Amino acid sequence: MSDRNRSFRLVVNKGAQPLSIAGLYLVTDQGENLVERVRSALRGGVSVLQYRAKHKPPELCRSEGSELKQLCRSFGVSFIVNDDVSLARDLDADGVHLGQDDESVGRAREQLGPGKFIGKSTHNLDEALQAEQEGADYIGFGAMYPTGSKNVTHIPGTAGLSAIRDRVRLPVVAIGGITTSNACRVIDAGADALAVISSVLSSPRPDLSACELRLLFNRQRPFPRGTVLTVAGSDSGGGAGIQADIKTITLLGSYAASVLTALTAQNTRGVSSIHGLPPSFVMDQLDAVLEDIPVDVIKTGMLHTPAIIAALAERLTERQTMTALVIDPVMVAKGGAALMECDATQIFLKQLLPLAYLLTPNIPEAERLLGTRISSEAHMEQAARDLHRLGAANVLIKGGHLAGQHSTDILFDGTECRSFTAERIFTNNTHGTGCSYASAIAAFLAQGEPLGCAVKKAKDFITAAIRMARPLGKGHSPINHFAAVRQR
Ligand code: TZP
Ligand code: MG
Repeated sequence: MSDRNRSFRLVVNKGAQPLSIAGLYLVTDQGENLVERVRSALRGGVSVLQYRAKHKPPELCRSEGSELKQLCRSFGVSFIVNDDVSLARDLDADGVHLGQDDESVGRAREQLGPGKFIGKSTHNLDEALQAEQEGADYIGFGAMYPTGSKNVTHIPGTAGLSAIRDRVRLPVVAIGGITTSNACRVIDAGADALAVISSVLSSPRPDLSACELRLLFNRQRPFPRGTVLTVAGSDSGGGAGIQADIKTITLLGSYAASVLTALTAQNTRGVSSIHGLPPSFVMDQLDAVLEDIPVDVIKTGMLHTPAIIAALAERLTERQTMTALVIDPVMVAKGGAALMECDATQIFLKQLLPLAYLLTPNIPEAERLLGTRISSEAHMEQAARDLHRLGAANVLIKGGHLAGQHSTDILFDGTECRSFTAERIFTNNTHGTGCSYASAIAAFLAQGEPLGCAVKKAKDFITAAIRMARPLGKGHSPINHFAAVRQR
């Protein structure tokens, strides 16, 4: 790995999966239950773990380090030890990360032997070039922002990162104060990896926080960018359901895979019959997709029966890695047909809702889930908080069913509420709105947009698609996906 002609993204072949220094780079903290919190974070999608055991007794470092290394092995994650070359050697870590005051890259490589990553902390261009000269495999660079996790004296920030980016060939791991709110700026400034401590390990849900940060790297990928799997029912009329989902996802620039739960005989006037698919066959489709295609976001729509909901929840819980889940709790079709059987609500609330990264009910759906009446924006806000308390990490209540000149949706992320307002379009041509809106959010998330931006872009898209709907059929005409994308 000291080879000067290494490719820009260096990789080491270790067994089946090549290890690399790119993506989410998690650094350990000094808190309780470290192994459990790290396990949760690895489920969410960490690529590299750096064991940073400050002031811990050597025996603890060995036992804890060894446990963490095994965990990393089972997830195919690189395991790096901070500062301590002998600990890295004793644990047979994948590498060591050195500070400016630690020993030289050459000495560390001598002690660790070939095929190991050697990283070096740097704070400016000179140090970065020096690390490259010394033969480091990657550099840490920071701090990006002020942080409570370390006493940092120098904050080159994203401007400093942009300034060195084109001058060093090594992968750059940005560190210091990185959160889901500022991570995009750091990636856009040229970071190959984001090193974080608190934004993942102090989170109540390290898996979700890791998953959110990992998805942001998709913003660098070529189009079609990111993959969305939609689990929903077919609408023979083509305006809603899986057909609307695939049109939305594809036209917005992501790849769409699909799992069907039920077939509906449907047109713009309503649903005339429903043919549910056996839960085992729904799971066969899910397994076939997930064992082969790397899916970034799963979006669910019509799930139809309690058995399908329970089987889906079980499968998603069992998976080693978590995928961001956008749940559109489809219950009733525009014409009144039940798309989720009545007795499915309790199972939905108990088993599936707690797995949601984002839940997107309209007002009647939120009312049914909570058993309350919602007739104002204040009620919507309360409902969003209540659904969050039931386990959905983020909740978007859509205000389309209220009256007024504007249509306002409210997003609660567990901390604060944000509103997304658009002009209200007075029309009956709204077939497919809910499915398409949730699919658009899922596509933008898969493309590496943070949640607030994904909702804003999806809201703009859906508003345009409703505005440009053309009469088709004798009932509620479908929205105009094509024109809405063309005008973006
Ligand atoms: N080195 C520079 S900043 C930092 C380290 C170890 C701390 C990063 O922690 P956080 O909590 O992600 O800001
Ligand atoms: Mg150090």
